[in-house]
Amino acid sequence: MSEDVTDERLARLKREFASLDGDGDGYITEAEFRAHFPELPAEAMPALRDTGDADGDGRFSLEEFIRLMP
Ligand SMILES: [Ca+2]
Ligand SMILES: [Ca+2]
Repeated sequence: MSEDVTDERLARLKREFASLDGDGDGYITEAEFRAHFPELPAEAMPALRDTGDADGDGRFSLEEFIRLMP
């Protein structure tokens, strides 16, 4: 999959993921995402979910998060 992910970037994304994952269950739900980005418009979520939620379970795993983030 993502050979271009450097260790440094991966470490940063893991930290970001952990800070977003409020209950620490290893998945970021839509509610957790919105709690972290309250300024994000509601209409942005469906697009995020379409793009980021590869397996369609309604939450972001670390792998999905890494693919989603620039
Ligand atoms: Ca969580
Ligand atoms: Ca998912």
